[in-house]
Order: sequence, then C-alpha cells, then structure tokens
Amino acid sequence: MTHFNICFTKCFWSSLSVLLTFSLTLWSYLSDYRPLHLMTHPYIKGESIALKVTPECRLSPSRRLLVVDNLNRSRSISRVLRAARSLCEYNVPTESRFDCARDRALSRAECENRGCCYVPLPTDLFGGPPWCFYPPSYPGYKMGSFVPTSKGRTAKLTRSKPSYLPRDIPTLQLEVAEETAGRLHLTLKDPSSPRYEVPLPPPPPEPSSGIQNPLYALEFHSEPFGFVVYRKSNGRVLLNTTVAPLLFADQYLQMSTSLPSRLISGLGEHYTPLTLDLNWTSVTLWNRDMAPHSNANLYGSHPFYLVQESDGLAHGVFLLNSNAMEVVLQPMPALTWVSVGGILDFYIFLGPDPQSVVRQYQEVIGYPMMPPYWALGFHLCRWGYRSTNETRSIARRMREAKFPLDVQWNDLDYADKRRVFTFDPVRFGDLPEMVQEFHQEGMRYILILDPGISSTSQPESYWPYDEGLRRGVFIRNSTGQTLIGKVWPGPTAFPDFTNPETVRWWEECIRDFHARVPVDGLWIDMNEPASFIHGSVDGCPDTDLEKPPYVPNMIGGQLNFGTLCMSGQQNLSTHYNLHNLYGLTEAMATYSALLKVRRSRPFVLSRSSFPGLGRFSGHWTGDVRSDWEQLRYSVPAILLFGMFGVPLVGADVCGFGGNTNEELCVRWMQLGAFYPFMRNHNDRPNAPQEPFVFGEEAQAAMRSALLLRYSLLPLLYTLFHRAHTSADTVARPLFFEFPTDINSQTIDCQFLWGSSLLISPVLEQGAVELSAYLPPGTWYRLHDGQPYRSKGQYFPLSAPLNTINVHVRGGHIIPQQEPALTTTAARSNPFHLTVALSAEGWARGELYWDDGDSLDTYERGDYSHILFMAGESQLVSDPLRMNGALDGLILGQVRVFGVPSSPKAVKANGEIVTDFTYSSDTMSLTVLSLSLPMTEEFTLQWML
Ligand code: MIG
Repeated sequence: MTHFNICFTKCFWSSLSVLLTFSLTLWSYLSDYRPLHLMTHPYIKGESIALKVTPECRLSPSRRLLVVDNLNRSRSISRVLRAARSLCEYNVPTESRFDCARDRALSRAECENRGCCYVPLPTDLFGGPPWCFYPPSYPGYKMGSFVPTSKGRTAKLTRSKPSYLPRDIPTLQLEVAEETAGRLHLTLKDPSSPRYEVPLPPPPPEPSSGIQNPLYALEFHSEPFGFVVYRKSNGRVLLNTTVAPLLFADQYLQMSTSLPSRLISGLGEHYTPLTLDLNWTSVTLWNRDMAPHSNANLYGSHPFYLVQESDGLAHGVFLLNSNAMEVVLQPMPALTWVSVGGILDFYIFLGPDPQSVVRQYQEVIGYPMMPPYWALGFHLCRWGYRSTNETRSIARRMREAKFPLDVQWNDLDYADKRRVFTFDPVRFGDLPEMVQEFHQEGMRYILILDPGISSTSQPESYWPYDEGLRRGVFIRNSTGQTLIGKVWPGPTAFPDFTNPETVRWWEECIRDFHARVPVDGLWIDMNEPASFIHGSVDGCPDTDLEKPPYVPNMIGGQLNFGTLCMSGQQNLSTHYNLHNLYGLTEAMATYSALLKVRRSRPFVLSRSSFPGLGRFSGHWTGDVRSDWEQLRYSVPAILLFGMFGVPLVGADVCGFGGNTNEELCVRWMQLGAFYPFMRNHNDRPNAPQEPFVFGEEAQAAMRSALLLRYSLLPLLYTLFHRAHTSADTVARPLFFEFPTDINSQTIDCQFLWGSSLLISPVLEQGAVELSAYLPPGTWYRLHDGQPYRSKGQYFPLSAPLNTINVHVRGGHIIPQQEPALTTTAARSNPFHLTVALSAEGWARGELYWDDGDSLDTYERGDYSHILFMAGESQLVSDPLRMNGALDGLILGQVRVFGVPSSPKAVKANGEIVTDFTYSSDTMSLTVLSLSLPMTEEFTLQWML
C-alpha cells in the first residue's frame, strides 16, 4: 500500500490547475485521514511499519496532517500526473529526490531552466517529496588535485558556470585534515575573500606522530565534486555527498549526504523525540525565545547529529557554522544542510560507539565544567516572589515541611524598575541580609540577569548603561548608533559579548552587584537575545542581511523577529553571523566574571545555547507548559543536551506555563529528582506549586523523591566528574549503554544515570503501573533489591503515586549518603553503598569527592577517589587518592543485592558484625551500623 500526503505547498501558483483537479478528486478520500505521526513515528524501522508503543512510551502527535491512501487509484489524478512525468522520475526514486527549489518556489519552466526535473506529486502541507529536483550528476564544482599542507591537504574547486543562486562563489578551497584516528575535518571556504567563521577556539593539537589506523577511509569525486566517508572496519558508507550538488553562494550554502540508517539524533534545540522523523521534515537552527512546541526553532542551536548504524556502531557529524540554518531530513535516508552564511566546516566522528562519538565531539567543542556540589541539590524558584519576606517565608516553609532545598531563587521581581544590577529599595530593601541568612542556613541564592540594559537613564543615572555607553560595549545599528530594542525594563541596549571591553565592563557590573548582594550564581535569561519588538525601536534597514534571498523555515518567518536587526554591528561581525552565539558569549562572560569575583566554581544557567555552552553553563529547557505531554518530552530534551555537551540540564519541574495539578506535579518532582539539574519554577499568574502547597500524600511522595535524589548525590557528583574529565554523559540514553540492543535504540521514556541506574518514570496521567523495558542483564529495584533477570524485555511495574521506579544494574556499586535538608548538611553524613551483584557475583563502582566548590580540584590533584569492588562474597575499597576531603567521614551502611542465601556471618575488616538483615524474598543483605572510615581501605565479607 502506498501512502501519500496531501497538500499544496510551494509550487502552488505554477501548479494551480493540477491542484484544482486534485482537490476535487481528493475530497472523497478525506474521510479516510489519520494523523501522520502513525506513519512517520520514529519507532518505525526500515521498511516494516511496526509501531512499537508501550503504555509508558507513547508520543503525542506532533503534527496534524491529512493522509490519504492509494491516491494512485484515482484515474483522473494519474492522468494529470502522467502528463507531468518525465524521464527524470524513473531515474530518481521519490525518497531520493533532493529539492532543487529550496531557495524559492519555482514554476515548471523555472525549474527546467535550472536543468532540474519537474514532477508534481500529491504532497503534504509541510513538505513531502520535492516537485523540482536534481537529476543525477547535476553540474557542480570540479575538484583540482590535492596539495599537501601542514594540517593535511588542500584542493581547489571551481565551477565553469555559476549556480542559479545570487552571488554564487565559483571557486572554493577544500581543506582536508585527518585529525585523529576517529576524527576527520573538512572545510570549504572562499579562497579569494575571507568569510565569517565561528570564533570557537580550535581543538587542542594532536601529537604530530601521524594517525595510526584511522577508522575511516575517504574518497573524492572530482566532477561534480563530492566525497564519501567509509567506515574502514566494515566498508559501510557513512556519508556520501555526491547524492546532490554542493552549492556555495554568499547567502546560501547547501550540502547533502546520504545516511546509513534512519536512527538519527541531535540537531537541537527542538521539541522532538530522541530520534528524528525522516519523513520530509526539517529542523531550523535559529535561537529564539519560544516556548517549547513541535516544528519550532527554540532557544539554542546545535548543528550536530549522531547516527546509530545497524550493528551498534555510531558516527557523528558537526557543522561548525552559526548562521541561520535549516536541516532537511528525507526518507532515503538523507540529510541536507542549508546555511545562510559563513563557511562549511565539517567534523566527522567515527566513534565507533555512541559514547565515543559524543566524546570526540566534545574534544572539539570542549568538555563540560565541573559544577559545584550544591548545584546538584534542589532549586526553588518562581516568577512572583514579590519581596524578600515572601522569598524568606518560602524557604522557611520548605524547611518546616522537611523538604530538602539547597538554592532559593528570585526572578525579575527583585529588580528596581526591572533594571538588572539593582534591587527594589522597598520590597527587596534587605536583599543583602536575606542572602546572608540563606548562607548561614547552608543554602545558596541565585537571581535572574537579563542581558538587556535599560537605556532610559534619565532622570537618575544608571551606571551599567552610562558606563557601557561611554566604553562602547553595546551592539550598534547599521549607522553606528546604539541599537535599542525593548525588553522588561522598556527600551534596552544589548551588550556585545564578543567585545573584550564588554567582558570587562560586565565583570565590573557583576563585581559591584556581588559586593552588595553576594549571589552564588547567575541565571541568564532572554539571551537569544529576545526583544519584544522586531529588530529595533527604529526598525531595520531593508537589506539582504535582514531579508536574505532564502530564509530557513522559522517562527515569525523572518530572521529579526523577536530579536535584533541582522545588521547590528558587533566586534567580531554582524549580528546576522553572531546571533546564535549571543547566549554562549554571555555565558562565557558571566562565567569568567563569577570566577574572578567569587573565586570558586561558577554556576551559570543559560537559556540560549550553542556548541561549547557546557564549558561555562547549565541549561533549562525554557517555558515548558504544565502538562503531561511536556513532561514526557522533557526526557528526550535532557538526553539530547547531554549529547550536546551540556550535562547540567533540566526542565522546570511541575511545568512553567499554566497551572499544574497535584498528580502532575508529583510525577514531575519524581522525574525531576533524576534531571541532572532540578529546579521547580513557575510563571507569575499560576497557582503555586512549591511542594508544601499540596496535600499530605502528595507531599510525602515529593519528599521521598527529593530524599532519594539527595541520597544519590555522591553518585551524581561522580558522574559529573566523569563528564568533566572524560565527556561521559550523565543522563544517558539506553542505546549508549546497549548499542547492539535493537529495543534500546529509540527508547526515550526511560533513561540511565551513568551506566548503573535505570529510571522509569510515570509520564501519563492516572497511571499507577507501567511497562518498563529492562535491557539484557540483571537489574535490582533500588529500594529493596528485588531482582529482575531480563533478556531485554518489558516488565510490568507497579507505580503508585508515591513511587518512582529506579533499578540498579547488576555489576555496579552505587555510592550514596544519608540525605539531609541541604547538601551542606548531607555532605558530612555517613556514606552508604548499594552493591548490585552481576549474575556471576561481582560488581564495581567509584566515588569522586572533593570540597565541592573549589576551582580545578581535579586539575590540581586536590580530590579523593575511591574504587569499590565486590566479588567472591566480599566487598573491598581501594582508596586511590586521598586529599583530606573525606577525613572524618564514615561508611555507615552497605546493601548487597543478589546474595543467594542468608550469610552465616558478616565481617568488617575481619571483625564480626551482628547488625545485619537478609531478605530471602529479594535475596538482599543489609549491613547496618557500620563505622568504617572512608579514608581507609576496608573489607566486608558475608560468609555463605
Ligand atoms: O519574558 O523572567 O524562560 O523562566 O521566569 C519572560 C521571567 C522572561 C522567561 C524565562 C522564565 C522567566 C521569565 N522569562
């Protein structure tokens, strides 16, 4: 059965007559429609349309389209179509047609004028196969011969006749560098006039000994130019750019490639599942203040994808380009990059496994920062805590109700006339005292900082603006005056963080404010940058920068919608080129200011993002709505940001927009307890959603979720250490740990912490049980050790409102600590270990520990590191390194899961321990009242 999608899209006018015939005929089929997602759902693999839906793992429709079956049965349509068919059609299968009219709508004559094939098809409103597409071997660039360079080799590409694009660039320089065994770097630029390039620091140089055994082989086609990347071990074609022509004009750069599989993840920030829909969809990368919803460009841009190949191997591609970009996906499977500027700068990562791909990517963009320990605690915020007294009472009620809380936040409410670096003298007059009080209670304090600087300094002076103006720190418009937009304080100027003077001024603003209000971190919002008027208060000039010949499909339809004029002048280039870097550059400046001012680990939380953000900042997923669908999609969102090198990420717990409800908020607190970054945050007009506002049962469920998180923080911190030093992911998709397990490939309603904990949250209203997938191996229920031996199966799990299902993977040891109401208190409590024995009876784990706040502890060697190993009925510790951070701390309790029978005796360091219990139901042993110094090697034996 053939499926077609109906619609009438870009070739509308030229095809009006054809379409009129269609619409009449199609009308009779409309009763037959069903949502497209049933056909394009990512769980569909290969040719078989097998929809895998478990009760917990159902994604809501992301698009509403009409679908009609068997259109070909309509004779009148066939007649029209036949007339339109040309030889082209038989040479190029529908799914392999590459759009020859992406830059603008074309009539048949215009299309054929380009030398392209024109074959109208019934297609859907948002895409479908192109009507105008390239024939095989469409003319393009011709490659000259390679010349060696210091980094690799280079060749000239030339085309005899310019392409159909305005300001085509007929000569290109190709540079090829085989940088490491797993990393290839290919660059295409204009040799005759320098073009904008992303100012990302280059990756550290590799030892110059030459590459040993590269994982790739590379082949070039000289005319038309293209290249093919093979995986050497199995000959698989990973990329093939000869499938469509390379285009390179001033404001339109395009390159297509085939994909070796349909399992592609990445290309954020969008509201998508973990693996993307390849059925003629596209994603646009253009940073935008936009509440998460489908088919929209959101706050960040990450031109990186990872493909799962068919046998557990994986590769990745990063296009280092910050211009507005659209990435088109088609079922061939294939992908087309289209950017409106810069150069084509590709990094290709050969893995060969998913985790290695992500590590190779982060070798280029930078490994993530090490967060302070307290940043892993619970954060509480809302827009609408209108005074210090209200803010104080929130923190007090949390404490009274015995909910852990590490960081209390304030939103815009604190600021005087909504100006940053000020505070309201009446409602927040004693803000400095409030922050001191929080500090005395072992808590931290963070407030919001928007980049827009109020430009109305009259009648009083406003130092940030006056001084900024004097030092020329703001973005200028095309005629050289300060560009003025509009944000919360009214008219505002926008700091240009690509200017070193701005970075110094920003640091002074932060230093001065911090001297009055000793904040522990900064929350940088609205940094896409967002503006409430399009462009500027004076509009924008009517130029190709504001309205390029081609604009990627985006919210608002225009580049300067909801942001600044593209002609805005910044130190490094125009805003047209630098827009997507605004949040990253602000995060860099804020990180470095906090570092200098506080002299301890900076905490920055940024809404806007670009590759490299994770070195400086965490991220929250913006204005999520308080509903079940958004809860569900938050899981792939955090997993994707982990792949993007921003492991410290979370969605606003209980939802930001709209009123939450008790059940949703309980489930969100339970899932949020496993977001790497956990903050409950709420919009101004909504019903309150702090944990203490709910009924007793809900409060108990939330409290136990929070205490569970706090008990696991030693593990989470150790995972962040791994992220910081090895680019390991923290919240991890199942397929990273089980790459050869077909069932794990698309699961994004469950996830792992590191390699050892599997989290299976409830994501549906009313559900009190769920069907959870356990990858092959032994898994133990975290709270009581109940074992599950899985061949890679779904298990029914009970999940009443007070429960979040968490399983420990056999073979792993989890470091834990008795929780407390702050991390400050918890960090001196006794440690616990949960030992989950493999089927063969062994397990291992580790603990990374330092003071939790000092700079570069790992780099300076100022940390402690312990390995734990279990096997042959004993557990031993191996303190690899001790720096004093664990002095005085003890191991108080050990649980061993998978102990086959009740031990006759338990010994700690050879001495009999009497305080232990064994459950034969779950085969778990709990040894209590231990007091083993963490700094010393110990042995715990259970004699069977
Ligand atoms: O225009 O500061 O995403 O978290 O509460 C809205 C007010 C500005 C958007 C952020 C949200 C924050 C809100 N901000």
